[in-house]
Amino acid sequence: MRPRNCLIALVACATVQTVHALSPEPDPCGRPAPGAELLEPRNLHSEHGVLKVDLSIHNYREPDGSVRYCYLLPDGSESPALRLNPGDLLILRLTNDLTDMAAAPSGRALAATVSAHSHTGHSHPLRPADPCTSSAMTPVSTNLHFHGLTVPPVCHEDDVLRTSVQPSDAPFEYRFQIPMNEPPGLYWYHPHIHGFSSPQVSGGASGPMIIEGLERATPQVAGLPERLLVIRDQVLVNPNAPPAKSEPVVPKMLIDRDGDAANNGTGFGKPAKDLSINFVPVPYPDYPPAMIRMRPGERQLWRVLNACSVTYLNLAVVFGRAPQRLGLVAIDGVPMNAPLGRSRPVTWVDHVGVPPGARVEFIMDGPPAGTPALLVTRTVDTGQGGENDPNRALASIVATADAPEPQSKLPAFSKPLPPPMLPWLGDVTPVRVRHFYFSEKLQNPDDPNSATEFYITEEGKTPAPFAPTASAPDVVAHQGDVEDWIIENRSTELHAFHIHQLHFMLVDWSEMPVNEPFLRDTVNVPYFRAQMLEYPSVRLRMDFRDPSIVGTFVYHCHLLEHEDGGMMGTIRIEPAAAAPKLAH
Ligand SMILES: [Cu+2]
Repeated sequence: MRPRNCLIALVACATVQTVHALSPEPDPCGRPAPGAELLEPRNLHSEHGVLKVDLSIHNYREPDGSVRYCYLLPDGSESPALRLNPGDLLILRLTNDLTDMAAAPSGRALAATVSAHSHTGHSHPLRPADPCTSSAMTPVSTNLHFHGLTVPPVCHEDDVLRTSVQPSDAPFEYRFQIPMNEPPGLYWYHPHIHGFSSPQVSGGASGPMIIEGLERATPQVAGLPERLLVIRDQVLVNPNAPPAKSEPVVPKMLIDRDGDAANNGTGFGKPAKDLSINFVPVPYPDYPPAMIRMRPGERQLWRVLNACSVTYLNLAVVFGRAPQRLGLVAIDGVPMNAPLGRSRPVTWVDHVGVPPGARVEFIMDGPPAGTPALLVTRTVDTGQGGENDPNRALASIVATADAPEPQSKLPAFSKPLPPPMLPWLGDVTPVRVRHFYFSEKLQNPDDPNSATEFYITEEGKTPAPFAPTASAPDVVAHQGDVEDWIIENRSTELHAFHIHQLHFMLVDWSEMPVNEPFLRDTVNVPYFRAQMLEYPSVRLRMDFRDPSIVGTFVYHCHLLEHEDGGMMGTIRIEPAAAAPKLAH
């Protein structure tokens, strides 16, 4: 994407670089070098039931033309881990320090003008729009989504449809209580401005959140040292390099509809994006792994967030070449045994797929001293139209007796979680079934180089990209209901369905029932191939029972280039009492 952006904005790129040469500013979004030892994000713990955080978002154009984004604490540390207990209050003040990288040197001044004239903004340049209603969508607008949390979709909590903070605004306060029944596990925060999510997130704007108490659901992790790993993607550091000599020869590199390297089906070749792990880049073509030191044979809980903008992960730990057992205990912030006894608390696997936006938490036993070990991502087949996500190393795991312990450890003893207040989702009969489908279309069908539009459409409606100014939601449902959503994929690439504010259960995979009695908030929807007789699909049991999710929010593909390109819809959850007899 970088070469394309710079071609379009050739003059702007050159101008900005010249200005930086004349008046160099320190890079606020500094990153470790490839091969560095991993540092964990700084832990911020709530105290006496409150976590107060001052976070600012910055961007910076690197000498190679790519733009980094970062969340900073006042002391300059990046992307802290926000750690709260159920029932705690989060007070997060977000300051927007973005500058318009495509604009003239006086980025801040111009940014304010841009935001005031955004196509959905209703503001006068002299009177800034209310961040709660602005809906401004510009390169310097930002906001926060708290991915996975069951908090209300309203301003100052978890609304991304109207909330938009501009660089000219005062610090914007997010303030909400973590629900008492929020499952313990790994969640995350990231910006969610339609049209600009992808550049901000792939530039590095994301951070983890932990709801404490996983050991209360899963005693097997009590007392374990825990290691937080955030995997991000970014534009290629070496976009023009040939693949490493150790790789087999792959078919000629093709470009997909997003301008990224297309899936070639071999597991090798140029990736669509580079990866980083806790900000240590692992660039193509040689993938020098980052380093994790741990004590020989030590058992740890690894909490892994896929914060990539488009890259699917398929994680494995290998000693030598032998894949190791990983004890999966939580997916998407929810312990596997949340339904109490329906699923095993620990499921042993030798690899685990993680779509963009998803999280996995697993028990892993460190290698014996002297055994070479690697955390890797194996290739993911994203379909003929998808990105290339090849095999690559992420981190070498070095076992030494003097390795420092991770910065935190789960409590050794905790009270078990109270039983859930609602019947298990898998036991509830859905009140209705809705059908949706993912599809893609060239803006100009006669021009293969024209932009692609991305859609998620309810069956029977006309596919259209997400319409930010639409007055009516795409879907109306009622609080208290459980519905089944069947989501087809009519495109030739893998998509990742995600909905805000709630979790769902996977019921069928292309009409084959699956036995997965646990919750997710992001799931792959398999791609279509020409020889298939039917479109592949997933059937999801959607849980609209939580009273705090009344309001309007979004569902979308979590490949952010697709979301920015229109693959998003809105759902309004009406209060149960106000439900009309004849809905939609
Ligand atoms: Cu997608």
